[in-house]
Amino acid sequence: SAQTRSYASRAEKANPILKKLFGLMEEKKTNLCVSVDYTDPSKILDIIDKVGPKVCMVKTHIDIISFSSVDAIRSFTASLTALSQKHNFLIFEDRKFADIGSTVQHQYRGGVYNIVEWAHITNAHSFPGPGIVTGLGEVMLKEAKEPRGLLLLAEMSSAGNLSTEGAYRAKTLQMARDHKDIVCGFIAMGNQIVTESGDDSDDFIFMTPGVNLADKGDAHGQQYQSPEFVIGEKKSDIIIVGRGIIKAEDPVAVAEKYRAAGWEAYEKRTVA
Ligand code: S5P
Repeated sequence: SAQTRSYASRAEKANPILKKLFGLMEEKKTNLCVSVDYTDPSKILDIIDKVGPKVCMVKTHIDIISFSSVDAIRSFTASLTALSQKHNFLIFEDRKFADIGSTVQHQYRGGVYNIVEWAHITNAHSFPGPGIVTGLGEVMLKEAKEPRGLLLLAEMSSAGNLSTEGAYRAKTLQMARDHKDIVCGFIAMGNQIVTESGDDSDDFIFMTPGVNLADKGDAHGQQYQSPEFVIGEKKSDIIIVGRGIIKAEDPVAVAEKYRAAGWEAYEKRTVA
């Protein structure tokens, strides 16, 4: 199977957010994103402080966390930001926006979460069409104080998901190609969605959930693959691991196992 270019060489002509990401991945030798799906805010911050050195990104679901007040939300996002600076990782709010452009602008900047202010990266479904990209893009480019990036969900890990129907993936890709200043990559099972129809896969980052070394799936259709398969065979760039790490008896030791497995698979597939 074909080899791929290094993260470092892809950083050279990348936009600001990917430049930062590829750079810190090489520096820390990690392509692991941990999905910290706990509901207790102090438990979340505690584990992030411990696994921070091993990850390139921390993924949150801000709307599953039990906050006692709006002030508690502010203090959480401030602490998260401080940890991202301390350990040099990016923050990815897994919001999965899915509405018309005008509505997602409000959801992205407003409400009680003010996502654009603290999340380096967020994601959206392509289902509503290109207006979701331009809507979020306008907030990103005009209101954010630092570089931001959007991932489109091109594929999902869950059984029976509809991304394989008709032209869904091809049209998602087209939306990304039309807006490379906004879309920095994909949630996908590998890089094939791009390599099948062009040679611009290096312009995007590919992030893959559904990674677990111990389980095959869960009771609700989640489907798991190994880091070796996702990075080595499918040529994704980043593994996203939730319960494999956060439910482990020793999350820090297990995070190191995923980091090492993901990095080894990357080194094997890479040319300088
Ligand atoms: O297709 C997807 C897309 C995402 S972002 N499948 C997923 O599982 N996710 C997210 O990845 C999901 O919302 C969860 O936060 C994480 C996977 O968690 P795990 O515990 O199954 O590893």
